[in-house]
Amino acid sequence: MLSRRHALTLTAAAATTAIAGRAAQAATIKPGRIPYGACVRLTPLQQEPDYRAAILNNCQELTPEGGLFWGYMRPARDQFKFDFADAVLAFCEANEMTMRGHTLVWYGAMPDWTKSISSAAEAEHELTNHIERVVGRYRGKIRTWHVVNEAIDESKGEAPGLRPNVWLQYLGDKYIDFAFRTAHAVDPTAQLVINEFEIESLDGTSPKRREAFLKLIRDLVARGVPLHGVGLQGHINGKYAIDRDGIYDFVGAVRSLGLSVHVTELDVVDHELPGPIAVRDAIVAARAYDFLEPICAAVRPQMIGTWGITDRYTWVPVWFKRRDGLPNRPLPFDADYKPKPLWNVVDYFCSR
Ligand code: 9MR
Repeated sequence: MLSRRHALTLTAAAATTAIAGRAAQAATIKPGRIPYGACVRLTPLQQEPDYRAAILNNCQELTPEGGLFWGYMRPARDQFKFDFADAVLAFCEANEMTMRGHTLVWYGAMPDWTKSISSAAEAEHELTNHIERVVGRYRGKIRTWHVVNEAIDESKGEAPGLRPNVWLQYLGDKYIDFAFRTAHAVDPTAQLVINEFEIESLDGTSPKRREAFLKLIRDLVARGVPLHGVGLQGHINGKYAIDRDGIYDFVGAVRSLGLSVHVTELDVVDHELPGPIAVRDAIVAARAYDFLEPICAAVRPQMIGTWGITDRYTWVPVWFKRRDGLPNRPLPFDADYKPKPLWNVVDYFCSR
């Protein structure tokens, strides 16, 4: 079976073969299991059989890693490049998976031309045009959108506010309402999520960020904004203990607002953890356990996703390389696709 999968390419015939593989696997997925997802890169998905096998054998949902960023899709004001997202969607559709939309509004990965936006009218026009084109193209196909990503500013010791971006600059803090309302108008059946990082640790900026995030969520709900879910990214900073009580209370508050909860980008940033692999993997798994346990005690998350599946392809070393030169190990499978203790943790919570 595996060797057959190894030969697969993204052709229609290959897709059919992959479906057979999925059907066999689907029989082994326990009913009631929480879907597991990962973000994916296109080149290994198309060219690396082991990567494809890891995805096919374990994932129920995929997110293109960057394929829906403005920086990728919108190289020029009048251009839309859908090739990456379309290819991931085709792969999902051929293999009984769903594709998650990440993301419509983010301060990061913005193309240079957006710096020339210089008025509220222009900002509103560009944001509307983007959301209409992108959500419209995937209407009925992308069922869940991360509409606004990382809206909360870093705390600098003061109460954190909204993170600066071109939309905040010209439309003010209601840019968030505007983005959700526009997305909802284009696809009224899509589930719309606000997605945030660094709310889980006991130390650092998490406690203040969590408070600011909850206040924003409550305000959006109070204003009748079509917000349906909350995404906890979970790029866990491995050096801090997890605030289990804080997470439990936060997730309970989100649930009581009638919103769904999603674990969207789990990985453990391990650049300051001890070098020995067994020790490091155990700490990584323990941090993820401490994160997922209170979430799953308070609510049934709609999805548990990691930001990548294998240590071979991860954003972590780009920002957080280890000083000792050892490779980072933030994800559930190692660089040779062997499952790590982190996978046991993710699998445990998905199957409860
Ligand atoms: O993993 C993504 C990486 O490949 C991109 O270069 C980067 C662009 O800034 O974005 C990474 O993904 C981010 C995600 O979209 C939002 N949360 C933080 C992720 C890691 O930086």
